[in-house]
Amino acid sequence: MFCFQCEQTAGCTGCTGNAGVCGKTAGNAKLQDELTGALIGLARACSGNPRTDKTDRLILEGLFTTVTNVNFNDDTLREMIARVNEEKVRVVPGCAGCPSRCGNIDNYDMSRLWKADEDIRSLKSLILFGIRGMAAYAYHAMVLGYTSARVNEFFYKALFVLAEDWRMEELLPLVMEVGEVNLECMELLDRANTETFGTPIPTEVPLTVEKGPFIVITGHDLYDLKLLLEQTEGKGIHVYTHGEMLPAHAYPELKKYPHLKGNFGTAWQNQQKEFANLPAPVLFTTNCLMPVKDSYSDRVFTTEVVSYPEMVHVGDEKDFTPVIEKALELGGFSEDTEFTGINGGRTVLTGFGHGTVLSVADKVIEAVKAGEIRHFFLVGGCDGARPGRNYYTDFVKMTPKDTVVLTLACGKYRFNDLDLGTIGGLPRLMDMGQCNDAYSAVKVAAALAEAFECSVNDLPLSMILSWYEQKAVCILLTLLHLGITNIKLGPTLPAFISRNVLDYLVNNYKIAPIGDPAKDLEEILG
Ligand code: FS2
Ligand code: SF4
Repeated sequence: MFCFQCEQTAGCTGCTGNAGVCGKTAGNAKLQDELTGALIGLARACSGNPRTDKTDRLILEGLFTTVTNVNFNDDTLREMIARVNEEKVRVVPGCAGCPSRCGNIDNYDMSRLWKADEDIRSLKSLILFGIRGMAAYAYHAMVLGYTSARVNEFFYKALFVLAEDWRMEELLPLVMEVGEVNLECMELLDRANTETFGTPIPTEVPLTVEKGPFIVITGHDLYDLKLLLEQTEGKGIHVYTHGEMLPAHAYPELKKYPHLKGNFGTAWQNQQKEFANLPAPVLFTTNCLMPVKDSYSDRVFTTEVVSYPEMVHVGDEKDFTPVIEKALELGGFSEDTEFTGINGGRTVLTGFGHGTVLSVADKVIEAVKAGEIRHFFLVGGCDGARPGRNYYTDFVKMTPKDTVVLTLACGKYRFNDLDLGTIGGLPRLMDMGQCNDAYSAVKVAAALAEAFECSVNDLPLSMILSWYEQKAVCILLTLLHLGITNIKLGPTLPAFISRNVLDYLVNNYKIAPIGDPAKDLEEILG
C-alpha cells in the first residue's frame, strides 16, 4: 500500500506495508485507490455526457469515503466501487461494447499517480486531497437540501485532470481553484446550517454527564444530530456531543431540545481511551473513527459514509432504534459524573460564528482603535496524536491579555476549557465552530479589513493552524486563494508537498512551520 494523505503518515513520508498508522489495512487502501480510480473514470465519462443528481451524490460519497478515518470496511468499499461502475455504464452505455476502445474513460490506475514525478504527484495530491475534504462539506450541505452547481461541476473537472499529463504550470492554477471553489462550498454549508438550525449563539456547554441512559454523537453531521434528538425525545435518554459535534449546542434549532445535555470527551485521537467501558452507545456520523477496541465494540454505531467491519450501520432510512435500545440497555451512569477538559475546566464555550462576532463588530473595532485589543490569533484546525501538538496549548496560554484568540475544529480541545478572561466585554477565547466554520474566520477577517481599509494581511491577525486530514487541505488552499500570507502550519508539514512546491508556497505565501511558541509569539507581536 501507499498512502501519505494525512499528517500522521508513517515517518512523515508515507504509510506502506500491511497497514497505515490510522489502522487502514493494505486491502482497504487498495480498494480506496480503486474507488478513486473509478470516480476518475466516471468523471471522464461525464465529460460531454449527461449526469444526474444521483451521479453527483455518488461522486461526493466516493470522495468523502476516502477521507482519513471514515471507512475501514472492504465490503462497503467494494459495494461503492460497483455502484460507481454501474453509474458509468448508465452515463455511457455504448462504451462497454465499443470495438475500438479509446481508453479515455477507463478507471484510473492510482499507482500511476503515486509513482509520478514528485512535483506532479505533489500538485495532483493537493488537488485530490483538497476535493476529498471539500466533498465532505458538500455532502453535509446536500443532506440539508443545499447544492451548488459550480461546486459539483468542479469535482468532475478536478477528477478529470488527475488522469491527464499536465505540467506543473498547468496544475498550479487548478490547485488554487480548489481553494476558490472550497470557499463557495464552505459558504454553502454555512448557509445550509444557519438557515436550517439558526444563527449560532454563544453557549456554555457542561462537561458533566448526568445520571441515566445517554447517547454520545460524534462527527460533523448536524442533520444526524437533529434526527437523533427527534427520535430520543421523551424517551428519558440524554444526548451528548463529542469531538466536532460540540458547536451544535449553539444552534437554536438544536439547543432547544432539553435532552441535548452537554459534551463528552475531547478530540478524536483520545476516543479509544475515552470510550473504553462507556455505559452508552456512540454514533459516528463522519470522521474521525479509529480502529474499534473490544472494550466498547458492542456500542459503536455508524451512519452515512462511515463504515467499520461488524459495527451496526444506520442506513438512509435513519432509524436510530438500535442506538436507542443500546442506550436503554446500558443505562448510563448511576450518578451524575463530572468530567473535565484537558486543563481541568468543567465547561466549555462555543457559538462565536460570524453572526455573533460581526453583530458586535463596532465594539471590536472600537477596542482595536482604543488599543485595548492589540492582536487577533486564529489558533485552530485538526488535532492529532503526534507529540508537538502541545505547541498550540502553550501558544494560547502565552498570548498576552490584550489579544483575542479565535479557534475552530477539534484542535481547540487542547485549550478550550481554559479561562482566558474577557476583553471589551467579550471572552478572549472564542470558539467559531467546526473546521468548515473557517468560513466564519474568513468573513470576520474580511469585515475587519474593510473597517480598517486595509488588506487582511495588514490586519493585526495571525493564523496558527494545525492540520491532520484532507479538510484541512481544502481550507488551507482557500486561505491561499484569498492571498493570506504568513500562515504558521504544524505540527509537521504535509508529506505530499515536494521541495519545489514548498518553495513556491514559501516564496509566494510566506507559509512557515510552527517553531517554539514563545519565539513565534515574540516574532508575531515583535
Ligand atoms: Fe478533527 Fe477529524 Fe473537522 Fe478533521 S474530528 S481531524 O475530521 O474535520 O477536524
Ligand atoms: Fe497513513 Fe494517514 Fe493514509 Fe492512514 S490516512 S494510511 S495514517 S497516510
